[in-house]
Amino acid sequence: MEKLIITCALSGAEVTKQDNPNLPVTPEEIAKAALEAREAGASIVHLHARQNDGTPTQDKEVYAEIMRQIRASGNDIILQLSTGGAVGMTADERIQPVLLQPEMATLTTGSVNFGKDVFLNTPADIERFASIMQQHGVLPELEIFDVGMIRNALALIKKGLVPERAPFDFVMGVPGGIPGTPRDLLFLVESLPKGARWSVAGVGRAQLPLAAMAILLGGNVRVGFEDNVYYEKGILAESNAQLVARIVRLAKELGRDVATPTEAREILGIHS
Ligand code: KMH
Ligand code: ZN
Repeated sequence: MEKLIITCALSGAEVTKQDNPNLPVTPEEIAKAALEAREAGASIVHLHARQNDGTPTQDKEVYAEIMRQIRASGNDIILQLSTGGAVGMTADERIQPVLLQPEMATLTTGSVNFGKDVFLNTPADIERFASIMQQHGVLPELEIFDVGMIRNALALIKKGLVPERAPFDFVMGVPGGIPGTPRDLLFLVESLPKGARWSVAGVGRAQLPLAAMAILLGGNVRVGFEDNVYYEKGILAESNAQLVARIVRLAKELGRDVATPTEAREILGIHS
């Protein structure tokens, strides 16, 4: 089996310090959390930017500062910038970080109810995001919140707007999206073309069981405060790294080696 790629989604756009006081928000906090996650075994960080008061932003300059601080700390982790931003942001706002030419960025291939809100991704915006990523040499990760989004993603690959090697990430358990159950994960995996690379980001209590399944099935794992702020029922996680470290231990017990960032670049075909 291929080595396990662990992505750490450090902060997201919706979680607050009220939800977990250990949430990294400023570029300094995010860079520190990224280094701890790398040291614990993550090979990709999925990044969202915030203003210093915690408000989500897609400002390219804030992302540039986060990237600068991560690299200044000697961290070689793969940087994956969000184009999802926060619900309600315009497409023009959301696409900005791709102009920084990160190694990876997310591309959600459909709309989904998101709690009381709607995470809107029109067909025209999705195609535009894919083209801009292509022009800037950025590898998309296809964010799949429900099964119909797989078909939309495959259509983009067929059109030549997304490379065939682009990995899929199943975000499961968002209220409004596909539930975070083992049966639903198997359904998503079986809905992919043979050989497609995938990871799973289970929301809340779905995080750990779905991660364990992914390790066994040959998929990859995303953990982190964006999707889950708890370590176990009623106990908040101390850090993103703590969640990564548990996945590394599980992988070891189950006999799956964990990829370094260099190995993850090789697996994903990232040559920057
Ligand atoms: N914040 C969510 C509405 C992504 O990063 O690409 C969307 C999201 C997806 O987090
Ligand atoms: Zn995100």
